[in-house]
Amino acid sequence: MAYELALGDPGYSGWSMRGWLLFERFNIPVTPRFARLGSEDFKAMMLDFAPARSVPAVNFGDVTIADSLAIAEELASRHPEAGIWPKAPAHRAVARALAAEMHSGFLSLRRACPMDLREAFVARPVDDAVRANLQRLEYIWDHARRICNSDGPWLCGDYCAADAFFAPVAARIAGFDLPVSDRAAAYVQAHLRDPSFRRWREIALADGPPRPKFTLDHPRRAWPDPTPEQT
Ligand SMILES: N[C@@H](CCC(=O)N[C@@H](CS)C(=O)NCC(=O)O)C(=O)O
Repeated sequence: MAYELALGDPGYSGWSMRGWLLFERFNIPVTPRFARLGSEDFKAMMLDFAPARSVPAVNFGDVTIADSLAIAEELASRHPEAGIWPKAPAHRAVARALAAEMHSGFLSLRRACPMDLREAFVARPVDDAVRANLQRLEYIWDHARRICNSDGPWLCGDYCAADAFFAPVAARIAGFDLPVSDRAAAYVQAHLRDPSFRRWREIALADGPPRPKFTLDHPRRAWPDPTPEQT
């Protein structure tokens, strides 16, 4: 039986995006199921994924689990050849720490700039807490590159789960035109160019009109298409 993956609104659910990328980006077959967050359909879908209550959730056939980090680890166990984590132990440790910190942190950034793949916003001043989150991101991204000898585009060498975890952050930096260094901006561009990121955004754009409940009341601008890759 193919794995089944429960997901929320693709334009707004950063955790769903991470979950989907963990399959799509690593060529692990899965049947996605979408439902709108907060809807009766969502409640009905989640009954099929019990005991999970949040998305992403996966039915592996023999067991059903929720939580993006648990899903990443379970996929790495079931598909060791897929490259979910780097092979070198130290690089793997760094990647796991990155994903874990994303999973439990960056709340100010997440609250101030909810992920929105449907629309982009005119830049506005960021407060100290968001600025501190951005500085921390840059610090751990630079640290990962140093330890993993990665000169790009990804943090730990080849694309791994840590990069999937930061894809929605890249979307926020791009969509809200947040102030970051050139190195961080190049990492954001790598995500915007990534075919899997783009496929997920296409799914989001095809998902009916924007949902005011999830979007900010702030002046819009065109979505920042990625710059061509420098060769
Ligand atoms: N820690 C969880 C967070 C998942 C999460 O908060 N998902 C939200 C959507 S982005 C959700 O399912 N909300 C539905 C609800 O709480 O009813 C993970 O890493 O997967």
